[in-house]
Amino acid sequence: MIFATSNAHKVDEIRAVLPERVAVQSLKDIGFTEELPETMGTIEENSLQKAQYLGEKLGVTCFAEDTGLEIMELDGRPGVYSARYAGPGGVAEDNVRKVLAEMDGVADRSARFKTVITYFSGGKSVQFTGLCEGNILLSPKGNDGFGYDPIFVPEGCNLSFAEMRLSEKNQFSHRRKAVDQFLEYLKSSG
Ligand code: ITT
Repeated sequence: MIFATSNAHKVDEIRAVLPERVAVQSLKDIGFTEELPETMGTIEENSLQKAQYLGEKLGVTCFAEDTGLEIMELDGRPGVYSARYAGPGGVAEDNVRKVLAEMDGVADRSARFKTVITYFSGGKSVQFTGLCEGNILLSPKGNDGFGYDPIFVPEGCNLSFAEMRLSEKNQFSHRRKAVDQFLEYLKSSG
């Protein structure tokens, strides 16, 4: 099955939790270099847009996912704008710096990651949502992971996602929760 993403970290995380018999090919693996459109106003719509675009263009069964960090005190931002929050370059360090600046002096640091997977097959789509609640740190911690991982500590943990191994993050992350539902669906639909 093709995973409609150009983010190698997402591919690594998802491959690590899929059973061996589910082989996933990324856009890089199939030599697809065009950037997928992500022009909608919600995470759900962007996820669908990416999966549908690739599925219809190549006539294949595929899935895509869109993820956002939703910070309560920022009215849900960066949310659907997570990838390019600090500007079109999409540099993670700049995005993190912008969030920390906006959170300067803010007491309520609660936030959540939201992943929406869209499975697109035979012209139809199904979505699966995974949420991970947590808090935004005062400054970045850890060198693993990607994106906003250095400033996000999941509820019940002392470590940021960037201080965890991939296998630890994968135990309860937003992406893992969405993938688990996706796998259940694939099993139940044969
Ligand atoms: P694709 O659209 O090609 O899948 P992308 O990197 O553009 O890749 P998104 O549109 O979903 O992905 O953007 C979400 C951004 O949020 C992404 O660039 C990361 O910086 C960040 N992000 C996504 N998942 C994350 C995670 O598990 N931990 C930390 N940051 C994450």
